[in-house]
Amino acid sequence: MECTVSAMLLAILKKHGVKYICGLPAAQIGLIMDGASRDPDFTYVTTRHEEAAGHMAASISRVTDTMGVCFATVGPGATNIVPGVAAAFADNIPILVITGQNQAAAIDPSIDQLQSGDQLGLFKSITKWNASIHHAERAPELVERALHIARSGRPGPVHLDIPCDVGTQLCSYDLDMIPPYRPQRPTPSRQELQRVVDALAAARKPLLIAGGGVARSGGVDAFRALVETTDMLSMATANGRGVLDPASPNNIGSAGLVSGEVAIEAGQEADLVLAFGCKFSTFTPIHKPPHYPKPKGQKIIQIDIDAECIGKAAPIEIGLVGDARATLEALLEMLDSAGVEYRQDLDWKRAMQRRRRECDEVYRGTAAAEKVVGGTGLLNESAVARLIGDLLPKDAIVAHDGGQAMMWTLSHIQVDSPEKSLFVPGMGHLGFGLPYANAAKLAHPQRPVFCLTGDGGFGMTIQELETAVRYGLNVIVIVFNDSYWGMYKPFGDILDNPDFGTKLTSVDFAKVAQGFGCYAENVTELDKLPAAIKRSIDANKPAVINVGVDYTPHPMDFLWPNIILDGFQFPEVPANKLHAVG
Ligand SMILES: Cc1ncc(C[n+]2csc(CCOP(=O)(O)OP(=O)(O)O)c2C)c(N)n1
Ligand SMILES: [Mg+2]
Repeated sequence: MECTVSAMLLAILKKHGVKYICGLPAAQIGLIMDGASRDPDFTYVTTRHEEAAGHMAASISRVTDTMGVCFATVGPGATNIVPGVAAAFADNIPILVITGQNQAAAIDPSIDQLQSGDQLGLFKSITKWNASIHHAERAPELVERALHIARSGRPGPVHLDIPCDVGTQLCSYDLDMIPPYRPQRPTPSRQELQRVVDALAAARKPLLIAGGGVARSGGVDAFRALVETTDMLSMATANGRGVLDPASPNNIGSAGLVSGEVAIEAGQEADLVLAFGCKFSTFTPIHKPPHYPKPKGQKIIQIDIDAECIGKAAPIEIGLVGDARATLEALLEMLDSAGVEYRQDLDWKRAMQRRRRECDEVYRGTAAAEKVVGGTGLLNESAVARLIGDLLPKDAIVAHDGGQAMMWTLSHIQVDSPEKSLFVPGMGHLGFGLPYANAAKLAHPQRPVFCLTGDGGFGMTIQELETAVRYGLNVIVIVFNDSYWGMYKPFGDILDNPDFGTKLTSVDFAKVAQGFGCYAENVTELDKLPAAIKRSIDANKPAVINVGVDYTPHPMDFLWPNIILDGFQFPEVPANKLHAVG
C-alpha cells in the first residue's frame, strides 16, 4: 500500500483495532483529522481543551478493549495535552499521543518558527517511548513500534511527533507484514510458582492484594477464584477497584488506604502479602515507613509484568515476573492439583473481618447526620456520597474527581467490575473526571455514566460540557460544591491563615451548565437528590446537579500528614497540630 504518512498512520491504527481518536483541531495535524473524521470505522471527537483529549484517550483504554489515541497541534496544543498524558503515565494506561510539528527542516535544531518547541523533550518523561517521524519511509515502522511499546510489558503512553510536511509525503508498506497486536502473557516457571504455593500453605496471616495489573489484564475472575480457593483475606488497591467481589466476606478493602484503618492493620499484621499487578505505591498500605514499616517476619511476594518494578517500593522476599491474569491462572491450576492444606489463623481472619465491619459502621455513622455541625445549612459530603451510592444504577460507570469529595465517593461506592470505577490515583489529577466520563459515555452510550466531582476539580475541565452537548454524551455530573479547595481547607485553619487561598467563590454551576446547553438543577436538601438524579437520567441531555455541601472531615484524613506529607512541616506549626488535620 502506498499513501501519505497521515493515511498510513490511520491504516495501521485501524489494523490494531483502534476505534476512538480525540483531539483539538489545527492545520499541522489536518490530514490526520481529515482522514479520521471521514472514516466510519473511527469515532472521531474534538474537545474544547487538549488536556481533555488526553484524558479521554486514557478513559477509552480503561473502558474498552481498544487503545485510546489523542492528538494535538504543535506548541500550545502539545503543552496543553500534557496533563492527560502525565496522568495516564502515572497509572500505566496505554495511549498513543500524536502531535503536529513544524516542517522537518525547521526543527532540531529549531529556527524559532511560530509555536516551535522541543516536543520530544516535553513528552520524554511522561511517556514510555517517543519519536519524531523525520523521514516518510520510516513512518510505518515507527507507528508499529509505538503501538507495540504502549501495550507490551507495563503499559503506558507513547508519543509520535509528525512534522507537517512529512505528514503529507508518500510512504509504502505491506500492512500484513506485522499481525494485529496480541498481548504477550508471560508466566513464572512452575518452580517459581511452587514457592508461592509453599508460602500460601505456610502462612498464618495471609493477605492477597489485587493491583491495577489484575484489572488491566482481565484477571478479575482468576483473582476471585484464588480468594475463594484459599479462603484468604483480600484487598484491592485504588487502581484495582472492581476486582474484588463487594459482597465477599474476604474483601477487606477496595481502595487501598482510603478503605479505612482495617487496611493499615491488615498490612501491618499479615505474615504473608501476596500482591498481583501492584507497584506498592502511596495508596497501598504496605511498607510505608516510618509510620507503617514492614513488620518483622512479614514475607512479601510481588508478581508483576514489569521486572524493573519488582522490589522498587517494598522490600520483597520473592519477586516473579508475569502477567497478572496468566500467573493467577497458572497458580490456580497448581493449587488445584497440589491439594494444599492451609494453616491460616482463623481468629486473626475473623478479627480483620470484624474490623472491616467496624470501619463500615464508622463510614455509615459519618453519613448519618444530614447537616454538618458547622451550622451552615449545607449538606454533609458523606451523606451525599452514601445516598448516591445507594441510587446508582447497577451498570453505572463512575468517575471520582475532586479532593474530599473523592475520599467520600470512593468510601461509599463499591463496584463489582473495574470499568465501573474511574479514578487516577497515580497523579491524583483534578479535572480528569468529566473527560473520562465523556469518553466512557462515548464507548457505552446505553449505560448511565456519572462524574462525581468537587467544585474545584470540575472548574478545571468544565468546558468539556460543551463537548458532551455537541456529541450527545448524556453524562450526569454531580458537583460536591463546598466553595473550597476542600481537601486543603484544614491547612489554612491550622495556620490560622484565612488568606491561605483555599476559599473559592460560591459558583452556581447549574446556571453555568445551562449556558452550555445542559439540563441542570441545584440541590440543597438530601431528600431532593433522588428525584434530581432521576430527572437527570431522563433529561436526554448532559446534566449537572449542583449540590451545596460543607467540607466534611474523613476518618482517613490523618493519612495526608502521616504518609503523603511525611517529613514536611510548616515552619511554625507544632507536629501535634498537623496530626489534627481533619
Ligand atoms: C491538577 C491538580 N492541582 C492541584 C491538586 C491538589 N489538590 C488535591 S485535592 C485539592 C482540592 C480539590 O478541591 P475540590 O475539587 O473542590 O474538591 P473538595 O476537596 O473541595 O471536595 C487540590 C487543590 C491536584 N490534585 N490536582
Ligand atoms: Mg471543593
